[in-house]
Amino acid sequence: MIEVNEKSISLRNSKCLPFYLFKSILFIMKCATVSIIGRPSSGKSTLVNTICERKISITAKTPQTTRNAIRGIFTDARGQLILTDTPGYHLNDQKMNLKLQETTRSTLSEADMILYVIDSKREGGVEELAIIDIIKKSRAPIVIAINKQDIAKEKELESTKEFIISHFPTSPICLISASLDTGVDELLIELYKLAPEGPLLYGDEEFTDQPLEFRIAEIIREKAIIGVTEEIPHAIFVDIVDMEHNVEENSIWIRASINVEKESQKGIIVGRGGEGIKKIRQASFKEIKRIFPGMKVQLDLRVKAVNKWRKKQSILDRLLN
Ligand SMILES: Nc1nc2c(ncn2[C@@H]2O[C@H](COP(=O)(O)OP(=O)(O)OP(=O)(O)O)[C@@H](O)[C@H]2O)c(=O)[nH]1
Ligand SMILES: [Mg+2]
Repeated sequence: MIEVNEKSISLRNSKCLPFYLFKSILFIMKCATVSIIGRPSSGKSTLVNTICERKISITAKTPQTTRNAIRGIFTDARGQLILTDTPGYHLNDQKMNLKLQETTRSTLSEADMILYVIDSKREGGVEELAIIDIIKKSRAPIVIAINKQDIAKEKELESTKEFIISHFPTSPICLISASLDTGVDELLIELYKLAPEGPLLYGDEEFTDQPLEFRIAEIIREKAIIGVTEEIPHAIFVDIVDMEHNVEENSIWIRASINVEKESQKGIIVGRGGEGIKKIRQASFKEIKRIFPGMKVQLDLRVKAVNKWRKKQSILDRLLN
C-alpha cells in the first residue's frame, strides 16, 4: 500500500472562524452532497479545485475535459460539502457523449443539492436550456454560480443574471470568478444555508475519493491536452500500465500509456524531436511528485494508438464508469 501524504486542512477554516466554531461546539454540523452541473468549459472543475484549495479535477481550455463524476471533499467548522464535478453537459448523440450525459444525470439524481455553474461569457442557447430543463426536474435545492466575473463585461453579467432569474426566481445566485477565487466564500455560505444537518460522511483530512492511479492518469491527460488542439484532446486517454513501489529505496516507478485514436496522432503528441512528450513528462512529473512527498518518482511515458476507441463500448465502459 502506498502512503499518500498530502495535507488537507483548508485555509478557508480561518475565515469567519468565531461564528463557525460556536456552531461546531453546539454540534450543529451540516453535510451535503452537491452535484455541480453546467455546460462544458463553464468552470466547474476550476471551482472544485478553488473550493478545496488543491487540484482535485483536471481543467483545460478545451471543452469536455472532465469525463467522470469526480468528488472533492470540503470540510470546515460548518460541516462538509461533498462536491461532485461532472462532465460538461453537451448536446451531441455520439456514443461517448451519451455516456458522459448519463454520468452527469445520475449524479444529479443522487445529490442533496445542485450547484449550477453558468459561464457569463456565453449566451444561453439550446444547450443551456437543456441543462435548465434537467435541473428543474430535480427536487434538490439549487444554488447558481455565474462564473468568469473577472473577464465578463457588466452587461454580460446583468443579462446572465436576468436569464437565470427568469428560470430560477427563488434560487440564490452568486457572481464568482472560480479562477481568481472571488465570490467563492459567499457561494459557500449559500450552499451551507441550504445543506441539511447531519454527520460528516468523510474524515476531515480527506479531500477526494479518487483512486491513486486514476489521479495520476488524469494529471498526465491534462498535460497531454495542453499542447494539442482541435480533435486531439478528445482523442486522448491515459492508462497506468504499471506502478511499482520500492520500499527500501523509497521510490515509485510509474509507466503510463498516452493513447490516441489514430497512428497519425502519435507524432502530434510526441512532437518534433520528442519535444512534446518531454514537456508532458516534465509537467506531469512535477505534479505527481506532490502526491508522493519525499519519495523518488520515476515516470515513463509511451504513446500508443488505440484505433477508434471512442466507438468501443468496452473501453468507454472502463473509462467512463
Ligand atoms: N477567466 C476565467 N477563466 C476561467 C474561470 N473559471 C474557469 N476558467 C477557465 O475556463 C476553462 C474551462 O475551465 P474548466 O474548469 O476546465 O471547465 P469545466 O466546466 O470543468 O469544463 P468541462 O470539464 O469540459 O465540462 C479553463 O481554461 C479555465 O481556466 C474564471 O473564473 N475566469
Ligand atoms: Mg471539468
